[in-house]
Amino acid sequence: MARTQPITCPLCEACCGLLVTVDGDRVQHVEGDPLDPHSQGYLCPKGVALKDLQEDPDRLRQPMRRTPTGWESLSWNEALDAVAGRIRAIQAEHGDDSVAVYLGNPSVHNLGALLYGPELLRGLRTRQRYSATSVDQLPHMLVAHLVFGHQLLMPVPDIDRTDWMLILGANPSVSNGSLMTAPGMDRRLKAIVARGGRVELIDPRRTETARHVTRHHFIRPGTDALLLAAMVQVLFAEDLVSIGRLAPHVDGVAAVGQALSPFSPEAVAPHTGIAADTIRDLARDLAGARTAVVYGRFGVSTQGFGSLCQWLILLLNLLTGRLDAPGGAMLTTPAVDPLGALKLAGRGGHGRWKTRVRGLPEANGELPVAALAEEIRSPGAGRVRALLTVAGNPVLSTPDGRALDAALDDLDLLVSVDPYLNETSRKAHFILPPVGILERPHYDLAFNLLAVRNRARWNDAVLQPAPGALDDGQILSRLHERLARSPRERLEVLARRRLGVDLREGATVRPLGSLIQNEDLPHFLVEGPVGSERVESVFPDRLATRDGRIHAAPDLLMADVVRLEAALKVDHPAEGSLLLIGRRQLRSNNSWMHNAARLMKGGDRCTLLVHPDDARAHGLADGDRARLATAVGEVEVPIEISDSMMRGVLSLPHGFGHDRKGSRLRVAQETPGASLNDLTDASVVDPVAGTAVLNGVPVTRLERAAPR
Ligand SMILES: Nc1nc2c(c(=O)[nH]1)N[C@H]1C(S)=C(S)[C@@H](COP(=O)(O)OP(=O)(O)OC[C@H]3O[C@@H](n4cnc5c(=O)[nH]c(N)nc54)[C@H](O)[C@@H]3O)O[C@H]1N2
Ligand SMILES: Nc1nc2c(c(=O)[nH]1)N[C@H]1C(S)=C(S)[C@@H](COP(=O)(O)OP(=O)(O)OC[C@H]3O[C@@H](n4cnc5c(=O)[nH]c(N)nc54)[C@H](O)[C@@H]3O)O[C@H]1N2
Ligand code: SF4
Ligand SMILES: [Mo]
Repeated sequence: MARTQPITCPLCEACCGLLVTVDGDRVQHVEGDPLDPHSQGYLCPKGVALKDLQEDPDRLRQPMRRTPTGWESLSWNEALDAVAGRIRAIQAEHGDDSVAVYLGNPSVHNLGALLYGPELLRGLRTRQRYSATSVDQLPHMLVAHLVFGHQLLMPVPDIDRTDWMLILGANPSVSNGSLMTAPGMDRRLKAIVARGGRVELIDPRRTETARHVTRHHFIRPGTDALLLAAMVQVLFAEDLVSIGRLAPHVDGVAAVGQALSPFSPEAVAPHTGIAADTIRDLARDLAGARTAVVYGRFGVSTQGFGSLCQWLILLLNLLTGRLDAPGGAMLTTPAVDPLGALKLAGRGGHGRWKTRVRGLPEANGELPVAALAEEIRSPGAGRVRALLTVAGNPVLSTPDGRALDAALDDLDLLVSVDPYLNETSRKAHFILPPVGILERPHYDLAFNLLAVRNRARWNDAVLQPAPGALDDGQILSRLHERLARSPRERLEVLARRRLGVDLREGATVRPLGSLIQNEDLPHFLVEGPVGSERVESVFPDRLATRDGRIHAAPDLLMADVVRLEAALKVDHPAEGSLLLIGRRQLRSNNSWMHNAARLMKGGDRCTLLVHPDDARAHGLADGDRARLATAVGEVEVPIEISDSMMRGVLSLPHGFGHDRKGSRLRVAQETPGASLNDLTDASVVDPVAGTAVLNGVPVTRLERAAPR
């Protein structure tokens, strides 16, 4: 008998409501849930591919151990005992910091990993903590910590009520939105224009999102901080600063005005490639619109001035009275509040300790992953000897992936909690695969905090997992139990699991309890614009700074303005120079869904986009294969000539490069592509946050390669 169950898709931040129809243990199909008030039936091709993930013969179902003669499966108890024994021994011999952890992106979409990951990290007592955050949204979190006192107080665009929106370095039509949980982005963008509003887009590529906006502007990669600083300068110079309701709570406004005074539109225009008049208009329109919001995402976070970009965006919203206001950049109060009882994350911090080799600062308790390879390779006390990866693939997802790939060979122990034998876990000594997505319950602890509408949606597992199979929470908690250093710590782990949750064993997380155990609970609770119930009252109440103030001019960021000023004096890039940026694709999810045949249909998508003039200058014709090199590495990829690119800028998608020997991704290996991170440079980071610079990478060579 077929049955249909509503779930939330945990693949990306949109959190679409889906209907999964199963017959016995077989998935029949997946469709959008028209009754979900949040997604209203929307889904993307990856949601449909949940069926492929469930059925993928390459998905691992048993713990595995690497032996001299190949992979061997073992029982969960054997695997967890062996892993815990090795970690204990390494920490006993080389100290707590000899064991590093890397948490990948899907761990944030995973209830068990979110609940038990932080506990395990505390249990490991290591400062060698890394995650995908430092190749992604670290600047947002650092700025939230510095200005509002908590790393999770990240403002979200109130996209459904705004009249004017400036988007920088985001492609929501493809990414489905990030730090802005809002399924069906095209519909929402078109609605702004349809109600008489405007959307302005700043991107070195005329992206899929550009189709739905009022105006698109090319920008030279890496220069957004200059553009944003000039917009702030215009606000001050033209007396357009108007903070409104929050004004009595803000410190440092005058200092900001002073520090940014050198950044006139005329001074920054030649660097950015955007005309001074346009910059002035953008600032005036932002100030003059009835409601407005500035939003910048991945493209402006992973560049040399990523921290300044996110700070300046926050300032533009603050100074024009758009912060915490309807139609502006709002803060949320989700039903289950990660800042409240759950305390999933600390308030944040910066620079309390440094990486051993390069001295990069800790941020919010983590070290920049751009430093991981050298922390493994450089000899001496404090060297990383063991690495635990959870839901990550840093060989493809972090800069200079080749160097990290090689460094993994130097480890005494690599353990990967991952359902695939991918480019990273192929080097593991143990792989611990969790149950499939449809075999575990789900609740979005992270993304409800970032949703443009209030939402809270629980779903049970759709399919029964195989007997004995474990979800991420169970794996991490059982590992923690074995690593406990005292009977008391062990008891605490067990008590937490018993009281809190063995999700599949029917109990619940305590703070979630009343919500989840209520049988009358509809799958979705509330809908309304962000903060519909408490719109104007989130700040100052929710501010987490010790003095209860908004710190508009934190020292750390003010100090970096000096570096930005120096950038004004640097000559513009030489004629003919090329910069490389990345891109996302609808049928792709970072590095890990290329094994779904239905998503890979349509040929090689790992193509280099080249402007016609640049192609001509380098003797390239459409369909040619090109050899592309940076200071770090070299790849060969097919090119597509496209005037959607700014002149002097090349674009290659990330997450490919599946030709490395030893992985087991049979579909992905048929169209392996090349890894963008074989070209990105781990030595180049935003020195403030330590975020990797993944966009605007200088290209040293572009030439025609022999056809294959
Ligand atoms: N050059 C460049 N580099 C980038 C980016 C870019 O745009 N350009 N993007 C960056 C961004 S934004 C991110 S978030 C990172 C992502 O970087 P990572 O998180 O390191 O990599 P993913 O490709 O997301 O790999 C996720 C892994 O988790 C596994 N997995 C999937 N679901 C689960 C689960 O439920 N449990 C467990 N245990 N494992 C699971 C998959 O098999 C896969 O191996 O990459 C970053 N790197
Ligand atoms: N289909 C799909 N959806 C995804 C993912 C995926 O891999 N595939 N990944 C998910 C993840 S982990 C994340 S973090 C989000 C990211 O979500 P977004 O930030 O919306 O996605 P990106 O496509 O990385 O958008 C970055 C944009 O920045 C532009 N850019 C590059 N350099 C610069 C620059 O210097 N200045 C400016 N202004 N723009 C620049 C790029 O051309 C690109 O269009 O997407 C999520 N959604
Ligand atoms: S947009 Fe994201 S959440 Fe929605 S179906 Fe696609 S992958 Fe899932
Ligand atoms: Mo990400």
